[in-house]
Amino acid sequence: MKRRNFIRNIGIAGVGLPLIPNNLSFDLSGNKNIPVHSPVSITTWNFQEANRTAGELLQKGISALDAVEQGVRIEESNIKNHTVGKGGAPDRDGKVTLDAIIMAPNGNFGSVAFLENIEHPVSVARKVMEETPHNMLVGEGAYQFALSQGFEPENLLTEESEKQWKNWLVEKEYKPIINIENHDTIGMLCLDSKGDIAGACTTSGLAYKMRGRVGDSPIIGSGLFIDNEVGGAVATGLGEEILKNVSTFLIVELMRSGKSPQEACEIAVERIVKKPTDLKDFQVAFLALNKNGEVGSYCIHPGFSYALHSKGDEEAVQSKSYLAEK
Ligand code: SD4
Repeated sequence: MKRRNFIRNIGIAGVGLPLIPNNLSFDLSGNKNIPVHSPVSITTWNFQEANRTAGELLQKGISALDAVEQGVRIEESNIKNHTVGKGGAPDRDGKVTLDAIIMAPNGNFGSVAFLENIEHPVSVARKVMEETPHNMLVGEGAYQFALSQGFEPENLLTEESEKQWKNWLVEKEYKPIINIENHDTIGMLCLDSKGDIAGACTTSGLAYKMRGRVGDSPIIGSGLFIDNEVGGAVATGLGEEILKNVSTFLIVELMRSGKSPQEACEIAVERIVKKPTDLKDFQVAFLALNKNGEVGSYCIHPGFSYALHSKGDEEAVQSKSYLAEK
């Protein structure tokens, strides 16, 4: 399989977003014409390995739902990523608390929030969706449910993240740098060969947050929204701003009314920035994917990139940003 791995700067190249116009073909090998879609996987930030894993599963005919779960689990286990799963930065009391969501093409979703000591919150979220009559479990209840489903408890605070937290306790001067410390949540959208879309998002949230704080990531319509008739959207960045604007639901509704994924992401960012708020203090970024395999992305500050797997190729793509264009 041919692979490329390069940064494509859409803003500079001015070539518009990657479109996959020939997304749909027909398998004429049998008696019936079965539509075959060209799978697409997109992932926030530079999570190439996770995105490639999902993309290659899709190429093999695995469902979008399985692909997003398997893909984001890679970052949940990556102890170098201080915003997701094991190795994630703790809250200000030194506890790692995780939020995650998964949404299926049938419109169902599962999510967990404020979950401790479980390495793969996305898989617990999937169990909530598939094994309970509910959609969301939090804290101790989510933890007990995870144990009942066979998940093993584990200390998620690594030596390195404990050391950094202790430094923060001393300095308290710590100032998160936009695009780096505070933003490495993994959000993923997949379109499978049957043309179905699913998504997932998983995070340890903001470093040194107040105990009990939950961000946008596990909240339906904020961190993630999928409508299999239209497409999906996922968010990363300062959860409080995303929550206030129910941004991924907005993006999907804009696509429903005819906007491209790119236009929809831009309108959602503009909705945030036009409110009285100090833009220098936070980043927000969106990714969107529609049923034709077209993708879009937009953020406030330059510096957000995403991984795109399409037609067997893996690319890192630099997003357009509001502040670079103003
Ligand atoms: C949150 N949106 O908890 C998440 C943080 C994030 O990359 O996206 N980090 O607010």
